[in-house]
Amino acid sequence: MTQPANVDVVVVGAGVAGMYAVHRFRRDGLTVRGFEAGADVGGTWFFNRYPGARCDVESVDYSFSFSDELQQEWDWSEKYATQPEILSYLNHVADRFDLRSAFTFDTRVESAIFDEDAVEWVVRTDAGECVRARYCVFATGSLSAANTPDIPGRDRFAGRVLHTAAWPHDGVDFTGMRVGVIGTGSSGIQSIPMIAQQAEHLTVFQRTANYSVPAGNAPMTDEHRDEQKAEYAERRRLSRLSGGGSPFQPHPHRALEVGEEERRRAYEERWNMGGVLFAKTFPDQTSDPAANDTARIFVEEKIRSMVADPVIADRLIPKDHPIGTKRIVTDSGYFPTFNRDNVTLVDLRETPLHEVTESGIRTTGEHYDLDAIVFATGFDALTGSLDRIDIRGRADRTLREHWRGGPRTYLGLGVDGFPNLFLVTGPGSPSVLANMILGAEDHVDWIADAIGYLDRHGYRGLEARTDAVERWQAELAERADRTLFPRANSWYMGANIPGKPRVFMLFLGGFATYREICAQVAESDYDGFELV
Ligand code: N01
Repeated sequence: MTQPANVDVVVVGAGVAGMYAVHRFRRDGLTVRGFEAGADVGGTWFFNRYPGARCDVESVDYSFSFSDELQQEWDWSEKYATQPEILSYLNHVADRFDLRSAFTFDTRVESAIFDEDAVEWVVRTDAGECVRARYCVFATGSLSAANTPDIPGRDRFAGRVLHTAAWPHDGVDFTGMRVGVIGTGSSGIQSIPMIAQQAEHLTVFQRTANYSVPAGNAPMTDEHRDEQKAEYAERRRLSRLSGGGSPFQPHPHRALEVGEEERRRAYEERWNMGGVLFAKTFPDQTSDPAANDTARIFVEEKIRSMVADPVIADRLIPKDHPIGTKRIVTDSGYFPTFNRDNVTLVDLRETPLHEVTESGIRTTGEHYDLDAIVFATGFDALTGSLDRIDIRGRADRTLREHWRGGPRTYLGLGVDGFPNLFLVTGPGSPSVLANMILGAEDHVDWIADAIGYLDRHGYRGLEARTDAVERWQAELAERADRTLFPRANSWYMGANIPGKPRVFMLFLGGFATYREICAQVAESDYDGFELV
């Protein structure tokens, strides 16, 4: 079927955000074209197929809320779903709501250029197609531009080279292989225990130790699933009132307001709940250094109790950032993996990585012979996927140039000089600090409501005002400065990519507060935006 070359909205990306965007815009009677670089829907869950990949938010919460029928009909099999289960869920959603028909797959958007006279975006793809749209919505993901560091000799290696974010669809059999994993973020920490079980030998090249809390994953019983489904509406309501978009609140007191016994009990409870929520046991845990220290000490004890060799345990304990200021990893058996005879930990702070050779990796200490190297080296987060597209607003100004000093947005939704361009869960919003599916639904709903408002009132579009962008940027910085987050060399700060401006790119005021601010802006006839 020929697809139209003129539409109301172009959506870039068919991950969770792009999928919902297509659904919502169509429901509002708008014409939509979607473009996706991958061969099918799923975004991050389409590409990140490494062994052990799982979500670190409970499946019941990390799922679409826009259709109660969907919520009720889908059965999750585990507390934390694996990548294959999440992808089959997203395939089910795509089938159920006929989302694929709006998308052109295997097609990358190369440029999006604003035509000031026509007040339209002109979108061109690598297949040579050109589409005009009144609005352009970038649902390109926060963690989708993979980062492969420029290590000397990188292309010389004769064995197999893999990246966790571009894993082969038919899987990899590491049986009998000597494998090296570079990187100990979420992707490394989730894949390392799985690779260790298969490989003849696994060498983990760790530059910075990371905090990780066991998932405490478990199969879902029918009873538990029924209970959750019966209370779905309440669960979603609480999620929307929370800081992180899932139905949990921190302890009502500050960490040092309670006694040692109560504090331990609270940490133990969160530790047993599993995963990333540990960072929010107490409300001041990532803002007060003394409170943070109590969490750090608790976790250090846990790590030491799981790792038999005290020297290795010490290397695995982070020393360079307050706990929770980088995303705490949710693992399944990470620390005990270092008790295995076929696993070696190389601390790159002691012996830095020197080069990749034809047969392995050389550090300043020794050469490690390898058959495969896995880059678990993360992403050019939040801005990387936008940076790779030639986006031009008024006066032919590129977004790249406009954001040279770091991303600048109003509410994380709009950019000054780029009318009728919207970002979904991008920089300037809570984004990855909250439940990404609920966050994406909120953003898309806000955008769809704004388009409806503009159409009803006879406007051709809207553009973030520069003073509103400046106010928002100041607010982001001020909120970040009240916390310990800027102390970490995290990808939230752009610190993982050489040369990237070092600014805290997210809204740290919590999911509920952010939702309120966005709702107020809409209610005040889009205060801070110029309507044209
Ligand atoms: O990437 P990362 P990730 N030499 O940037 C190391 C989400 N996610 O893909 O810290 C040696 O966290 C780097 O070392 P250092 C989640 O939000 C979620 O693991 O820069 N090492 C680090 O150890 C997560 O936070 C899930 O010193 C180098 C690692 O590579 C985000 O994605 C699963 C290096 C990169 O860690 C990113 O996670 C997976 C070099 N030159 C991902 N360059 C879930 O659980 C980099 N490193 C849902």
